[in-house]
Amino acid sequence: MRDWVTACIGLGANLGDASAALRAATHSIDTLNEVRLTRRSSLYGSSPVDSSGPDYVNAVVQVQTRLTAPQLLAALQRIELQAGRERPFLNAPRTLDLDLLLFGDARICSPALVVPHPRMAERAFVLRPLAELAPDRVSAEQLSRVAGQSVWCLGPL
Ligand code: PH2
Ligand code: MG
Ligand code: MG
Repeated sequence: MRDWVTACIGLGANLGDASAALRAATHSIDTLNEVRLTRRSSLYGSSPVDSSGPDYVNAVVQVQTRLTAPQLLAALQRIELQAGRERPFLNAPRTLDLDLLLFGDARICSPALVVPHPRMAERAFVLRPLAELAPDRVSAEQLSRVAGQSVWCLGPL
């Protein structure tokens, strides 16, 4: 039997009722086989970064899982599809985006999956909620590098 691994998942949406989509996705993640939700950040608002459309709602959740990283990614992609996710172009506005940010201390670089998420260190909408639930995974220096990006707390997830 595989050991349980601690993974962090970034959630984002900027179409429809984004807060409701993130809450529903959090519930869906918690009900996956071999996945237990252990921590959730607050909901954060942010302006689109290299994207367009309405402001985003973002959050991060932490899970314990016995799935492999590719299995967890596939499960997250199924939840995105159930939420009506379409990909008309790169960084298009979306009903739900679920990104595997961290998978234990694993470093994964395959065509389908790169972990840690390659752009997370540049993005306050990832680092701020991640720092809320896993302060050991985000340094003060990383936070200071994205301090110019506006991110505001919207309340509980
Ligand atoms: N996701 C992107 C691109 N830009 N901007 C914000 N504010 N929030 C996001 O979740 C986001 C983004 C690609 O996944
Ligand atoms: Mg993303
Ligand atoms: Mg994504």
